[in-house]
Order: sequence, then C-alpha cells, then structure tokens
Amino acid sequence: MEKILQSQSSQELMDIEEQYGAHNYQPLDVVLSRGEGVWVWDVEGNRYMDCLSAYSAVNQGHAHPRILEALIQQAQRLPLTSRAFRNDQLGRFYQQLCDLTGYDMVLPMNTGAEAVETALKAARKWGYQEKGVPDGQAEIIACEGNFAGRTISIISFSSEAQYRAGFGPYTPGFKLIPFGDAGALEAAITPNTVAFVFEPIQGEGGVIVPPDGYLRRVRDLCTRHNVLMVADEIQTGLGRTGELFACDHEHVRPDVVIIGKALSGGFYPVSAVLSGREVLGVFRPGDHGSTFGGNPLGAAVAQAALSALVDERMIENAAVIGEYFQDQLAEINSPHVKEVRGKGLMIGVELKDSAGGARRFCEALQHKGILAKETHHNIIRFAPPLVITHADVDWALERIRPVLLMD
Ligand code: IF1
Repeated sequence: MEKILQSQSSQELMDIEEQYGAHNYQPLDVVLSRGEGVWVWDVEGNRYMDCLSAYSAVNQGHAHPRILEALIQQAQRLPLTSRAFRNDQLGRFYQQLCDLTGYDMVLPMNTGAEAVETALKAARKWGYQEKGVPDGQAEIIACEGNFAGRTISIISFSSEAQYRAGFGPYTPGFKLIPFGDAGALEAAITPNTVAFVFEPIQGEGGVIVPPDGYLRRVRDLCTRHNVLMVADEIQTGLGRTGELFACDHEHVRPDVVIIGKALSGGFYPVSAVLSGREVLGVFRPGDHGSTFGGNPLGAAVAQAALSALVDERMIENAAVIGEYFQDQLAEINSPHVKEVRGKGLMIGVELKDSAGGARRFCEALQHKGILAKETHHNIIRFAPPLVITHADVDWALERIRPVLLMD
C-alpha cells in the first residue's frame, strides 16, 4: 500500500479524496507531501511557502526537529494511559505552561473546540457556585464575527449563517454583541452574566483588530461586574501576534485563556484552558474529561513546542518580521487593496469589492509558490510560521507584488 501511494500523482490523489471524502472543505488543488520550516512540497516536488501555518498550528515551522524528537521518544515509550492513571509527562507540562503564562491551573484537552467547551462549562459552574447565579440561568456574551469551533454549543453563538444552518436546535444561554464595542458589552451584562468570551483579534472574522484600549476596557468591565474575561487565544496565542498572547499587547490579563493549535507545533492535537484556582477549581473528579486529554504523548510534544517557541525567540521574530511584512505589503499600493491589517505575523489583506474576491488571488499566489487562504470572500490571510526570516519575506514579496498588481 505504502509503495503504491508514493507513485500516485496529485490529480489521482485528489480524485480519490473527492470520491470518498465528505465535501466539508473546498481546498486549493495542491496535494502536499512534505514540510520543513516555512516550506512545503507537493507530490510532484513543487515547493511552496506556507503562509497559513495550518491556521496557526504550525507556528514553530513544519517538522521542527526538537518537537519531532520529543514525539518519537515519547511515542516509543508511552503514548496513552487515559486519566484513570497518572503519567510522567503531564505534571511537567502543567508546570512549564503555568511558569510561562503565570496562571495557576491547567485543564488539558485535545482540539480547540474541546477547550472552548471546557471553558464554557467552567464559566457556567463558576457562575452557579461562586457568583450565585440561579441554576440554569447563566448567560455568556460573545461577539459577532467570532469563530471558536464547530460543536453544536459553539455554533450556537456563531453569527455565521453557514456554520449554523441545519444544525439546530441550538444551545441556549448565549448573547452576541458587536466586536470592539465596550459600550455594547456593558449594556449586555446582567446579574446572570458569567463570562465574556472573545478572540483578542478575530481570525476567521477577517483579522479584525479591535480599537486600541478595547481589551483594557473589557478587563475593567469584567472586573467591575464580576464577569469572567475569557480569551480564546487558540489562533492569536503562542507568539502569532508578536507577543505570547495577543492580550499582552494591552498588558491585559484575562481570567481564563484558551490555547491550542501551536501548543503542539502542529504535531498532535493538544489544547488547554488556563485560569486561576477560583475558576478551574470548580471541577470535581468526574465532572469533565476526555480519553486523550492530558495524554503523555501530547504533553511531551507540547513541552518541546513551548521550549522551541521561547528558546528560539520566535515570538520576538514574529513582532519584528511581522511589522516588516505588513509595511511592505502596504507599500505595494495595490489598486485592489482596501487595507492591510493585523499584528505580528497575523496579517489580513482586505480587498476592495471591485477586486472580484480573494480566491483568484490565492490561486495566483499558489502558482507563484505561495500558499495563502482567503476568508470571508475578500480577505487574504498571511500567517507564515514564526520562524520566517527577513530573506523569506523578501522572497515572498517578489511574488506577492505582481499578484496584487494583476488586473
Ligand atoms: C475549520 C476557521 C481559523 C479558532 C479559534 C477555536 C478554534 C479555531 C480562534 C477551534 C479553529 C480552525 C478550524 C478550521 C479552520 C480554522 C479557522 F477558518 F475555521 F475559522 F483558524 F480561522 N478558536 N480554527 O481559529 O479549534 O477545534 O479546530 O482545534 O473548522 O475549518 P479546533
């Protein structure tokens, strides 16, 4: 089987995928078979710069040797125990994560959505147990344009029709307000509000950066009204925006932080909820769990992923190279571009309606050796691995420039 697969062309592999797979995605027609750093290669050996980083799960670059080694070593020893027993990696992972972030407690899960669901459950139980909200009355406020995953409770607070259509009935207890508007948050808070869940920069929403001072105002409002400030940093966190967390740009410390994606450097699904003892301390044995949550393989991989991020100064690189990348994109002065925005290496290029949508630009970029993804029809996202160099960005700009200047 392995031998046959290696000789098949991209087209043959795409045909098989289309024949058997559910069509819940419409990917670019590129079939990747190898990755290293910022580069990936397709089945025919063509090289591309990955400017999506698997939606910021590969911040450390593809096939990072230190994380790979941790994966191999742990996989050869003990991949999974379940949480019915303890393992020798989980405590070390917890300690490293708490030392790095300054939070007191961790609840480990696998996917981002599972961590978001965990945070929602913790906020509700905290509301009933600590805040005194009447049982079953907890309210959680979220923002229009959010993306937090695909489970039924998470899409219950999505404002995107397609993410909701056909999946009702929805989970009650959620309110939506405009993103970036602190006044709307204050108006929406009631005595039963237990949490405000938000992305510090909305990724899927279109790399929407809130006004300066917004996070600080949210922090003050949540403190004043005893509402948990819950930051979904699954995409913005772990260096993507040039700080450890995007909330760090305003020196704001949420009550709860949700991370995932790059927590494993893209090698393995690892996510986690971070908080003080007063929030995650509400869970008693048996309240919540997961077969793979906190497994030793994920814990070992996550330790290496965090060490690589810090020891190789990837966060600082994201800040410096991200600013250069963004400035140079703006300097192209493309007649199609409405705005270049973002922070660090989380960059969005919004096109004018007259440009005819971002997909054709992403396809043109693909043919120039750059893989980027559009969001919301007219925004091209550039989010390369945080190991990208100044020279890599110049290589990319030589190819991006003619595409953004095409008719
Ligand atoms: C898809 C989007 C990005 C996330 C934030 C939680 C999750 C995600 C801020 C859930 C996941 C992924 C999911 C993937 C595509 C991608 C995505 F386009 F869907 F919205 F990145 F922007 N919070 N985002 O970005 O984490 O359960 O996936 O591990 O569903 O198509 P997950």
